Amino acid sequence: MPFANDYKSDIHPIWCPGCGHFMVLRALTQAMAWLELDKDRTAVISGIGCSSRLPAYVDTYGFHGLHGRALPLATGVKLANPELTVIVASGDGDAYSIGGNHFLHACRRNLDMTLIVMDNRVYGMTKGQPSPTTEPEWKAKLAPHGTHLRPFQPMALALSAGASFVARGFSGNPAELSKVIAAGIEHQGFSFIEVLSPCVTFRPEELAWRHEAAPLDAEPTDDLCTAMHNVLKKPALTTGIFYQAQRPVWEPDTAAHRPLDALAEEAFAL
Ligand SMILES: Cc1ncc(C[n+]2csc(CCOP(=O)(O)OP(=O)(O)O)c2C)c(N)n1
Ligand code: SF4
Repeated sequence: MPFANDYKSDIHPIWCPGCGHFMVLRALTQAMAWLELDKDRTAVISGIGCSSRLPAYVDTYGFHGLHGRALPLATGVKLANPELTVIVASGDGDAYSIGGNHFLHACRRNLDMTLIVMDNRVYGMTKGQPSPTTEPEWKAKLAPHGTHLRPFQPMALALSAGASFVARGFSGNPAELSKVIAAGIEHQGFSFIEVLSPCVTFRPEELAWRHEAAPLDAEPTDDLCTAMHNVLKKPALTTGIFYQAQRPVWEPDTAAHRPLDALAEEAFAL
């Protein structure tokens, strides 16, 4: 059986010492090793952000794309080569702000891929602006009095938009996180995993999450109402698989596809 390190590339991460994203990388590579993923048949796709650097650190195919555009890229990769295991690495800014619309529609399409959002409730890479999951009172340089905006509830959004696997993990518990990621990758359909991943530089207070994160005291359910209830009622740092259901995976009608040159000829014929 391979080891987690077999799935790490030779590139040394440049994250700040202590950044939660290190442990997400660790948990992901451990999950890949457990599943004995074929590196030649795995693609890790990202947008832009500290979290989005992750594909470079994994020894598989990868694409470090544009801010907020990880999911459309991943959708194209999966449609072009359905045999690939597609994993998307993103951040709360990347996935919910500029990429928010793609997030909703990826959940709705239920393509077979896994989205891991490293949520530190801040834009780390661009030096500490509030994100859609930032607490309304948190004071940042660009929002010195707080945003006073209601934070998104990404897991509730994912459930209502149609994701068929919805889970939360914590970078401070990589053993549990590896299991959640492995289950997400194995799941047939769109798996959304929110990972609490502290930004030690701009939100050092998030290190206290290790005292607050606690596992869900319930088995994964395929009942949407029960899952939604747990997402909304359990403490915000509850980890585990909240929802797992079988739902048809979106498959485009490839039989109707025609070569590009035929389409161009038709479109531009005088
Ligand atoms: C179109 C575009 N807009 C804005 C930016 C600047 N930008 C780069 S990363 C980022 C936010 C990243 O935050 P997040 O996704 O939460 O990841 P983190 O760095 O916290 O891991 C922003 C706004 C950009 N690169 N491209
Ligand atoms: S700025 Fe924050 S998110 Fe980015 S590497 Fe440093 S600790 Fe991690």
